[in-house]
Amino acid sequence: MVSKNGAVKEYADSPLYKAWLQYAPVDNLIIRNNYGRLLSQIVVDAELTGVVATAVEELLRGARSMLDVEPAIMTEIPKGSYLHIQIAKENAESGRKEGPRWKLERDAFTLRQIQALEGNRLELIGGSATGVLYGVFHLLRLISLELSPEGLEVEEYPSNPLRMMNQWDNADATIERGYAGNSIFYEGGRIVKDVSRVRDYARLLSSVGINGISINNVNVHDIETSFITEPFLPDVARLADLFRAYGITLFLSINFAAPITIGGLDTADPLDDKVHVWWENTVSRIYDYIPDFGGFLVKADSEHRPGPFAYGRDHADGANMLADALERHGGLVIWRCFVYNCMQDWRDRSTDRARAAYEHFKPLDGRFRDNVILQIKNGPMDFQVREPVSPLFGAMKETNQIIEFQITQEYTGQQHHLCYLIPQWKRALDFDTHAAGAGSKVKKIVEGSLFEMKYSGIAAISNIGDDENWTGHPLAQANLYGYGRLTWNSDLTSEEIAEEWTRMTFGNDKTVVSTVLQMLMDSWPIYENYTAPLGVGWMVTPHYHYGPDVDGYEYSRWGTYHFADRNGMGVDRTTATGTGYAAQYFPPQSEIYESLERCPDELLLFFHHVPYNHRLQSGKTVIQHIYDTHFLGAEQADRLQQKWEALLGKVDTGRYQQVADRLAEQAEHAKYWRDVINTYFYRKSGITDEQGRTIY
Ligand code: GCW
Repeated sequence: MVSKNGAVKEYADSPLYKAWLQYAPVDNLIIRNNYGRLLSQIVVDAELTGVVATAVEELLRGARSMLDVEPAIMTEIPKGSYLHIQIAKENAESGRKEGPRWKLERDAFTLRQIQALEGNRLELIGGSATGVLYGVFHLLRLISLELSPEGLEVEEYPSNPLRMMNQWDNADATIERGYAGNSIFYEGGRIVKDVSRVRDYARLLSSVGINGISINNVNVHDIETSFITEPFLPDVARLADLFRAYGITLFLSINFAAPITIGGLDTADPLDDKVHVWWENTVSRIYDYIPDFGGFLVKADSEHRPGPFAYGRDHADGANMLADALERHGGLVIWRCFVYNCMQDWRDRSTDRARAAYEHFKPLDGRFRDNVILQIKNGPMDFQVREPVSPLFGAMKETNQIIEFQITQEYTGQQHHLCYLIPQWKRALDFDTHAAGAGSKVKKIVEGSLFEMKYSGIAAISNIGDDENWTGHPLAQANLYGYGRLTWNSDLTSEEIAEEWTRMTFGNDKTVVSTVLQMLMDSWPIYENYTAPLGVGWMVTPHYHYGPDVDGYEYSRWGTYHFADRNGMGVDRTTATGTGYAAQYFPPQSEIYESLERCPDELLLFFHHVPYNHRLQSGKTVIQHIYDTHFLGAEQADRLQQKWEALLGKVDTGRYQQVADRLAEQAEHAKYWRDVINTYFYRKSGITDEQGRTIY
């Protein structure tokens, strides 16, 4: 085994490591020559420092590798063809302005080809240095997709102002819910000395438009509590410098009880003056080291983490106190809404975990400071394979908010199973909340276009670790790539993203592209088929969340029941007879979910408790649906292997074998899932399979 730091060099030429930035030589000679001519001379109308320097360096790397040219960097307009890089004049000199629109313009770029007798020129104009960087990555993407520069006319700006990555990395190098090795950020309680791997990660992130990162777990343990103080700040500042060069702002997760644990105070009460002063001083110190520090990400009063409740205060008191300390420096508080009672009693049918976030936060609408943003998980539970959208979206018209997705596959196969998650996220973003009438899609809320919001966007928990291939399963790189692309442009389709990723990662061979694209697109439905049915969720091994255990959580306190008995299953969340969760939505969604007839099949057991012989809209009974999907899902998982086998010889051995190994494991495990689920429900219900297949 090579050591982690040494490993980066070892990996430099590995296709697994290069992920979607392969920069493989362009096969199509016409396209290669066209771009080659344009990129052989590059005029840069900006100082070659900071983000512009990063952009130019990336461009050189891409041009050498894909086009086999050595570009000349110049300041004067040359003869012949060239690429002209500029920063839009209006923005170049502007000082720090506020608000999302400004951020969008800064990140925007235009790219177009202008034909002329003396030679063609490609013009790249960025709204700022980061706009230039995004434009460069866009150009490099066009080249690797072998799209001709002829008639090129691109104008791009991001859908979402904040495009955040959350690391759940701990100082001891473990990663909470990490499935791809250890942390690339930490070693033995400290930030790594050799940051070359972190730099490569920054490249990957900025290539898809990510502009913010919180570098430590939201469950902030002992060592990480001190990240906001002097012994650690120089190291944190080193990382901030590194990310800044890629247009990425650094954030830290904090421990709400830090004034006690490291500040020597006897309270962390947000309304206590001493606490206020402690946070102000602490924050000022951070800004001495990191002048553009992004702010804090906070998990408070959630799963035993400390928070304002201990002092009889609410989330607004807690968040606003931190916001006041950060405001003067331009910093933000990102406050998570994953708040629920994790010590529930199953006899108490009025408490419903799904209702919790809405109940805690909705009454606080309008009370948060301008620089507070609420971070809301896509669903009301916890990243299950299928959940409805959190009803908090649209319910808080006067509060900044971002949606939280989970790229790391905690409940979706832990990167041992293939599960392309972009379609799941698009489902959430395209959900019509009806908050301001028809068309009030979640994506408009988080883009900040439906309600006036100072800050908004998307966050997600990363799926990377120090494995050579970053993500454990090589195809799980598609989720990281796709997340970034989706935050940049929420209108891209899942297929478009999958195809781009496949071509950049594996090249433009038609069979490879169509096979991988199909495998990715099929994978989420396949995973859903052999795991928890009809939106009920949670039939996983407690704590590990991998593998089937139907009753694993049923008799525990986490509030994640399915209530299966010999008659039926599902959670009654209707207003008429259940927990009333369905009423947290705006009509008509509330009415659709309330109605047994209209509730979509895929979420039926999330909203209703029904007998096993209840007939779905599909025409099947619930029990037959369970049997059919589980037999089908296991078969489909098996077939994924054969699809991949057809690519033998078309994909390099290293990647071919890794994917093949994971698919074999998935196929085996899918059978196990099938049998455990089918047997459980057969024995509970006593109803036999119409097709008489083997159920143990
Ligand atoms: O899904 C749960 C995870 C926890 C995680 C928590 C959260 C970081 O099982 O590991 O803690 O969500 O989102 O805070």
